[in-house]
Amino acid sequence: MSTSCAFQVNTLDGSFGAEVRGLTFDNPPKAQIDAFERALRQHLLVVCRGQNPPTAEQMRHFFAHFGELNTETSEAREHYDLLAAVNGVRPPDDVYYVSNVVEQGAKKGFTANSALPWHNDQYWIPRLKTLSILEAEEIPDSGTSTLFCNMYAAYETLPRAIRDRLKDKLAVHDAQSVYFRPDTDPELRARYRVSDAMHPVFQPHPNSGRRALYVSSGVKRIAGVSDSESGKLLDELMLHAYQVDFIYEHNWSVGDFAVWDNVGLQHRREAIPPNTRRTLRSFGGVSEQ
Ligand SMILES: O=C(O)CCC(=O)C(=O)O
Ligand SMILES: [Fe+2]
Repeated sequence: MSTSCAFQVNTLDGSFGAEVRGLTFDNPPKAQIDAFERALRQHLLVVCRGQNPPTAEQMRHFFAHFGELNTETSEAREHYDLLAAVNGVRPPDDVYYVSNVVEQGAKKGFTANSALPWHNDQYWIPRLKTLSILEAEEIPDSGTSTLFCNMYAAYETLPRAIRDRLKDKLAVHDAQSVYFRPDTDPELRARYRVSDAMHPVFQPHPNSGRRALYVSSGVKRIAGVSDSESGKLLDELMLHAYQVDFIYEHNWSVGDFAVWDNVGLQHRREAIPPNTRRTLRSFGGVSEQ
């Protein structure tokens, strides 16, 4: 345990991740913001506990130190508008919900009960989301978790041959499948023009330059490589990445406030059992500058 600028940092029981206690979001001193940034760089995932839940205004103020607020970028606004239109959810402002709750016939948030495969948030958009943020608002008695995987470690332990083969290669990330299913209204498809994003297979973090393996099941192919080789390489990369030593499973308690490096970590969740109530509050997070 270390005490850093009035808040405590305790490592979690995986190969990365830390719990932070005693953080203040209300007018935090610059030294605390700097210490929080250091904790994030070192631990990649920071779960804040035992503080008052921040207001949207406090969040805006706090996270504006880390880049442009994601919900204020035109890319993310378009994304949320489209996602809301396709899923029949109210378009979010600063705060939105990942939720399976339906109240008076209206969906409270996104993703319902579906399992979500390993992903970086916003991978289908060219501009990177550098920080993601979720807070547990309502959790079923049976518990619920989100799993995180360290994609820096995945990159750093790749065999030399595959690192050399894919150095400087770009992956094509499928945007259509994020929004549209076969039964999606053709009028919606026509109204919103959605194009795929390209990202380096080994994505440097825009602030630190540290490289992470940045492919997931949302990648269609690796550019500049034949389709069959691309398929084989993607399988090999993902088989290597999601190994138990690189994964931390976070079991949520109400009030947990998780902030993570969304370039260096991927996350996923299992399907949510039906007839439970599970709501995470999401504050758009931060985009690269
Ligand atoms: O519900 C979760 O555990 C994670 C949600 C998530 O990854 C997302 O909405 O992008
Ligand atoms: Fe996510």
